[in-house]
Amino acid sequence: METKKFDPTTTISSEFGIFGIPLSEEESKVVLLPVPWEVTTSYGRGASNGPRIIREASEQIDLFDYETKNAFEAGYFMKEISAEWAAENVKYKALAQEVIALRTAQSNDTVRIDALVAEVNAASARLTAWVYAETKKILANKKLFGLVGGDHSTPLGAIQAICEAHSINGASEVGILHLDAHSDTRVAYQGFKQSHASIMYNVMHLPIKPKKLVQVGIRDFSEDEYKFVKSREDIRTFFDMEVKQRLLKGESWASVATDIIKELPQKVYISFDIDGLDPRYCPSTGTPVIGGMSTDEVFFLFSLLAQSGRQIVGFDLNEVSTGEADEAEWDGNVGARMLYKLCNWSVVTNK
Ligand SMILES: [Mn+2]
Repeated sequence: METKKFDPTTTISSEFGIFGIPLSEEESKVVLLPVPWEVTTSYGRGASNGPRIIREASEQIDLFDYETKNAFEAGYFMKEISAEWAAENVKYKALAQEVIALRTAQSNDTVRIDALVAEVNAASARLTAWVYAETKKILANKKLFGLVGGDHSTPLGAIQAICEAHSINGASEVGILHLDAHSDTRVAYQGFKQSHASIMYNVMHLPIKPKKLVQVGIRDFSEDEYKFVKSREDIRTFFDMEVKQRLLKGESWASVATDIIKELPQKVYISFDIDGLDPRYCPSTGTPVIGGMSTDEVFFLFSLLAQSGRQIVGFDLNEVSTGEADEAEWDGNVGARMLYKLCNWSVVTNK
């Protein structure tokens, strides 16, 4: 694909696109789909602001990258944040909050609760269908795909489309590298089938499911989730405690990261919940948990993944949040830097 050259030293202003890159969707190799959605968020709010604060902070980044050099010249473009879905988010989040309030109050108005849950589930299904259709369009245009959430329920339709696009006789070749504090393998959460806490359960029950799910950073999970991931041959969870014990005994992160990558097939989709990082990097995220990875460890993991010859076939970054505020500069800054590396490695591994 022909990409237009531009001078990255020119003054960056918001008239330019994400990362200050002044290219159109057609001219860009990587197309990012923002999804301002956090309907089932149980604790904390603000993940629907993720695309906006990442977009705002992205203009600060120096485009030349130590590891991937001028990968950005391929062009990165983020689509408009949909006002329609932003409005739907507000509407259905209110309904979901009512469910949570009724449950907390131990209400026995099951008719009301069931009706609200059904409405929320239907809205989530519509969102997923939209993400699925948008992802297919982006892939059909021969672009590299990235999704910017939103809460962690948002990439379901994207993962579905990408697993299907890379499948042979109904079996997907894609492995998911899932970075998160949470296993996200609950059957449903508070009755919400497409909860952020159920994303990987839903992913592993898709008609064309990933070949493998490899989880890293996981440190908050129920006994049922523990049993579920342990029961599946196609899931390998690197529990944060297990990894930290290896590191504390003097093993290197290079050795751990090599073991993580070994579990993945050639084609890799990265699903990155920002709370997989130590909460110092994402203080406003909805469900922060002590422990977790550093940004350097994640960057190192990405570089090793690329060196191994694996291909990134898509990615998402989710749960970058403003919390109760409307802005969260630091969270946006870290989110933008994570997103930039994802874009860069996506380009490099698809050359
Ligand atoms: Mn998650």
